[in-house]
Amino acid sequence: MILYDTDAPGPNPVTVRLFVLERGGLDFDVAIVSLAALENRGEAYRAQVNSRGEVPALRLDDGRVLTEITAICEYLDEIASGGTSLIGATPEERAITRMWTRRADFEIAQPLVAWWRGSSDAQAFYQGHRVLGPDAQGYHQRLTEAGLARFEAELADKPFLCGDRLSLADILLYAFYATMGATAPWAAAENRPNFLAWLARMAARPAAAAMFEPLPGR
Ligand SMILES: N[C@@H](CCC(=O)N[C@@H](CS)C(=O)NCC(=O)O)C(=O)O
Repeated sequence: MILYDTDAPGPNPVTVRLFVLERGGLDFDVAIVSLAALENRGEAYRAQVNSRGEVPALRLDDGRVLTEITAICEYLDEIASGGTSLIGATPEERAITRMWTRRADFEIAQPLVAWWRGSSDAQAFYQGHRVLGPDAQGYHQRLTEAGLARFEAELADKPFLCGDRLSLADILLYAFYATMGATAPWAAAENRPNFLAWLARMAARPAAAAMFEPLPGR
């Protein structure tokens, strides 16, 4: 198995890295794809790995390629040997994880990234390879702020999104916020004490310190 990772700390690769570090019991090779050199947008990568020109991607032992971080994480969770599932041990736990993962993704992670994709930094970074929305920055900010307000209320009485257990939902939200939050001063956690405490709990985990560098692979 080969994980196509990158040299840049983008939220999607960081989500998979944090998931792997927290999950344990996983073993694969790592190939580094340079976003700065637009290697991901080159013909070879698009033809052989991901036609969408994005990272991460996971090549399975039978040669097929999996993309989309939630699909990759769910697959890795199922094939890991040992460790603790970050999706859940029962049908109910798994459903609750998927519910919170979708909420975290739709209500905070994606609008936050979409807001950044409206910036001039994003225009310079993507060099015309992505549909961007400078005209919709205000809308994406309002969506993210509404999501943050909702999560602030919902984190009042539990340590993690699914209650007492760490899950893919926390991992995805933390990876996106830790990589993108600083680009959006209006999304600061200072006046959101429950969200701030959740961030501190996540940041204190040893895996969080390691997630900004590509995984070593085997
Ligand atoms: N929907 C994809 C998104 C992947 C994605 O957008 N990755 C970013 C890095 S964070 C990327 O490849 N950006 C470079 C580009 O689009 O040129 C997923 O879930 O994995």
